[in-house]
Amino acid sequence: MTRPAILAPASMPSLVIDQLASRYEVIELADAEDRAATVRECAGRVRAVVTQGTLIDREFLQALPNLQIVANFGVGYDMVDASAAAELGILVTNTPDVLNEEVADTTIGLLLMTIRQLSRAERFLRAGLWSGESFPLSPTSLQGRRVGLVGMGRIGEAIARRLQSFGVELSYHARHRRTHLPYAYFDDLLALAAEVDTLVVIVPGGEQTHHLINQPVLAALGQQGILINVARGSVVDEAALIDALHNGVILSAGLDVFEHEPDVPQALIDMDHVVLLPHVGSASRPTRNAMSQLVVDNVVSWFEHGKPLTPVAETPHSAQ
Ligand code: NAP
Ligand code: 8YV
Repeated sequence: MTRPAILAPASMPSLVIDQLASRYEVIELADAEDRAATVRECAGRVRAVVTQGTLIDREFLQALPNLQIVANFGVGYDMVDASAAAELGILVTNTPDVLNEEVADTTIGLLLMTIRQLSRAERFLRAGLWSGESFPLSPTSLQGRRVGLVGMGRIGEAIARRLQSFGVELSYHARHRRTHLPYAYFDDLLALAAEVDTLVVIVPGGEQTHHLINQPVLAALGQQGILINVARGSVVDEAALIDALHNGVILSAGLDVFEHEPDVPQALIDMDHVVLLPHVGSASRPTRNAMSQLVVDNVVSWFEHGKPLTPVAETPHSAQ
């Protein structure tokens, strides 16, 4: 029997490619001289796609008539049209849970870096300025802050657990109340923003959350406001944020994600009081390896046992 063919439209970790290549035929588009010709040549035999950060839309899915599974590297799968996949009978998997603690750790780091201006302080030391003067006091502190989480899912809960031990007041917004949690729930995001002075955003990207954090939310957060975004760039109206930072509508922001990665607006780069990270929420070797393994395990489990391990919500139960 011929081995299933697996298509990788974008560069994938070698842990994924090497393991899959030991069992199946793997076609990497990153290596192809003519991508379109390569897709046309292999289209009929492709039964799985492994992907990260590249658009997998209806047109792409329809071009692969025997495709059964799209295995996404990452818990966020906003680049994959999972509803179209479900309609076409293609299942989609992601990599939940294995990165919760890492992303939560990064979020706390980013929050502290932002509030206490730690990257600015390091730049000051490295520039040799310490011998001449002391680094200015940070204008604010984490202590006494009221923190609102936008999103209280797997990662949100892990962030909240950490924040509890810092003694800050915690509340959250999501579409549904999580009844087992002790934090104050706001069904209205504007009301949450008005109640707190720090927002930590950890919802999925996509149409439903596009520009959820907009000018009115930033205005409600107020002049002492700190915005931390570890979700997706699309969740924050970047132009409104830049405007709010310029005009003192909020105090500062810590961003791990941007609307048009890897492009970061020069206006943000020029601001010394914000903290900007290159999407490193889960980016440690052990966590990325665990994510890679889950991509492989989903594909293998599907082909060997007819069951994916971590299908996304859109995948019909009959395929799970
Ligand atoms: P999750 O368990 O599905 O949690 C998502 C949370 O967002 C839930 O509380 C959900 O609650 C809420 N939510 C969803 N849609 C919403 C909406 N329209 N309005 C308000 N709240 C909404 O997901 P997770 O595993 O925690 O991951 C969350 C996201 O983090 C991922 O999708 C990804 O985009 C991002 N992420 C980023 C990094 C990074 O490197 N920066 C790493 C990992 C993940 P309701 O359903 O009740 O609304
Ligand atoms: C990854 C992420 O950096 O899991 C996610 O949703 O954003 C990150 O863990 C990304 O998916 C890799 O492309």
